[in-house]
Amino acid sequence: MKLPISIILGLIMSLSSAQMSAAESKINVSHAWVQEAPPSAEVLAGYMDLQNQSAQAQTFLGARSSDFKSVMLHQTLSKGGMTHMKHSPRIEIKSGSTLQLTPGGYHLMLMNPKKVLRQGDQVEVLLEFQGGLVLPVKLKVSKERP
Ligand SMILES: [Cu+2]
Repeated sequence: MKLPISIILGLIMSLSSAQMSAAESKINVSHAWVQEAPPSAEVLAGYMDLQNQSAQAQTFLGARSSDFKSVMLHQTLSKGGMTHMKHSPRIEIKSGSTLQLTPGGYHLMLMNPKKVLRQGDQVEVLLEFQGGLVLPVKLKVSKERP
């Protein structure tokens, strides 16, 4: 006997969504904030702590947001007194460890905000992980780490 394709697809989809919600609850996001910038700023930086509470390593691939034209994962590097930024296509977060996005290190580069963001505003960013997990996070616009 063959199972109809719709039932098979339904089983696959319910299985993958169950796995995703299990992983989702195991990445704890805290101190999520966007550094306030002058109204003319075309680029802002977003920071947060990502704690991997799952038993497996999780790979952070980047982010997107409807509040910005584009979002990239960057790393600030210092070399010979010069500071520059590098695109990071992926960062592995080992089981039990915390990845800090912080001024002078990894950050979300939030490009071309669609509106002026002031202290106290919130933006929503979708964090993307390997395996299809998408984690929505609210970042608070602030002058310093909340
Ligand atoms: Cu950057």
